[in-house]
Amino acid sequence: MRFSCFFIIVSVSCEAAAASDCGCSESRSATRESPNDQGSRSGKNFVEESPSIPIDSVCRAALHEKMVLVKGGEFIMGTNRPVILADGEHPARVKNISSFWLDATEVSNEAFEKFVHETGHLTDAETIGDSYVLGSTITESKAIQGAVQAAPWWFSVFGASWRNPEGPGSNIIKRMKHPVVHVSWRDAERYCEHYGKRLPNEAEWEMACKRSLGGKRFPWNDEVTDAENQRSANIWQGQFPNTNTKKDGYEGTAPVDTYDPYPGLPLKNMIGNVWEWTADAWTTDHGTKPDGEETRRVKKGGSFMCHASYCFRYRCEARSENTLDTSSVNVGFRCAADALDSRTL
Ligand SMILES: [Ca+2]
Ligand SMILES: [Ca+2]
Repeated sequence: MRFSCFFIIVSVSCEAAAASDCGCSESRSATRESPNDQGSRSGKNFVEESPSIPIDSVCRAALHEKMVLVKGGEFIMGTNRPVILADGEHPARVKNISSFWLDATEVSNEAFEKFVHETGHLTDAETIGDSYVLGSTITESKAIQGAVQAAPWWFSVFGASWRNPEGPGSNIIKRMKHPVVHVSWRDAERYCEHYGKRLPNEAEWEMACKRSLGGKRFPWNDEVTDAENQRSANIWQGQFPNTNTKKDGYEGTAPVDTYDPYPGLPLKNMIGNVWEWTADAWTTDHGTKPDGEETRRVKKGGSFMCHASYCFRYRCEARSENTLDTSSVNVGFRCAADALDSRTL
């Protein structure tokens, strides 16, 4: 049971309570296989409208710390004006989603380091020995294992991991508030599970993204032509992959709490910064049978490497995928949790 600790000492920090006292953090096998709000928009959590949330235990309050409640209901998933047909962005279709909680930000290096300290988890990148890095940032050329033929700016780099994002010689000392990267789908799932959470499914992620934008197409406005000068989301500005003007303030990742809240739900960096894993197997026809052998998972939101000329996927309905054990310097995640009391919302 995740919420079995009604008698924990209140002075225990909520985070510690969620991680240890509630049984939310019990390690499972760590194998490779594998705004009336309760706080305020800048507070520890945020509730979308004005529901009375029956917080029935300190555990649940701890679980929901730094999360945003996304109220359930219908929304239009996908689009009838797809940009990248092969990705299956279309058609627009009605989805009915139950209420759920979603982390306000991507998971940071600081948070992931705590998880590793608590569990001893080794990421797929660390176990396998390499991960994918943007060529222009690689710190030691001799660590390069090879380039990706179809995308020659990507290199497999020996020793690249969440601790060494650009490979040997790099570190995260000054990036503890940045999103953790080089985490596979399996690493992300394991992290969320440890804290009594789960990965959001694609529909949940997309509904939260669209609501966060408050009806706009992008975090800045509806015009893609304004992407080059905006300062609302971390994408690639300039000419990919050779020139980055960094007008949004960042060439690589940005801290997970960067930028003002979007006009809707106060979720940070849903668009851009790093791609975010979802729970869903990859399909392009939205049928029940996944493409491939259920080894690929959907990722959403685009990253600091997305530009309209190359990867025009910094849109809520855009989507892409990777295998379960793939990791790279531009993919991270955030966790979700069921709103167990959603019938009262
Ligand atoms: Ca940028
Ligand atoms: Ca993101």
